[in-house]
Amino acid sequence: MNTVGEGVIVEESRLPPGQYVPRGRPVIHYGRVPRFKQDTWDFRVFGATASGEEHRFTWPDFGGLPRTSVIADFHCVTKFSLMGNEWAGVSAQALMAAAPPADGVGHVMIWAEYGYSANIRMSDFSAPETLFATDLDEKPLSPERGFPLRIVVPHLYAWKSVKWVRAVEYLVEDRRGFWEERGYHNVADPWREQRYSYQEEPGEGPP
Ligand SMILES: Nc1nc2c(c(=O)[nH]1)N[C@H]1C(S)=C(S)[C@@H](COP(=O)(O)O)O[C@H]1N2
Ligand SMILES: [Mo]
Repeated sequence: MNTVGEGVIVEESRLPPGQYVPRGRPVIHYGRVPRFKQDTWDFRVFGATASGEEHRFTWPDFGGLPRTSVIADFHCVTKFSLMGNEWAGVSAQALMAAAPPADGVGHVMIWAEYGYSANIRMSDFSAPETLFATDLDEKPLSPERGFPLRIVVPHLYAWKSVKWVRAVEYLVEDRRGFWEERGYHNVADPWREQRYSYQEEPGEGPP
């Protein structure tokens, strides 16, 4: 079965319910595109780390982490989907090996420039396809797509794929991020159409 979006034909089995494939490749975010300053840029892993210490990576440090790539579709809650993106960078699993969480960490908060944030369950963060991407389709990310670094969690709605990432906070107790505080679903599985917080079942959000 095929379904027609705005002119692009996609196998229905690849599109979560309610999604369509737009003609172009929309860019969407709240606020301005930050400028990358390599001298002051860092990437921190803090909160409930295994060592109890914060980990800090400079841009060259981050470049020394093992790299991998993932081909995945990407679903925005406003209903467009971007199909077949090739992301390259550092898997969340590799980051966790370099900066391990303490026992009992159930969620992470991903922090970006200007305070944008998204919380993610550990089971989604540690999934093999979750990646800190530096490249899209064999080119460095463009500034508006998150240069120099974004997280990609392709199996969740794209507001969780935070652009311009600067930190990961390991959480023993879940907290809501930027959109999760503003009425969007805490888990955000597009295949279950978990768009809004009123759809949350007991246990899917912080108390
Ligand atoms: N830092 C930051 N990351 C963000 C956003 C944002 O506003 N700020 N918007 C999110 C939303 S809602 C979507 S749909 C995707 C869009 O990614 P794209 O611009 O590469 O299509 O980025 C996500 N990451
Ligand atoms: Mo979005």
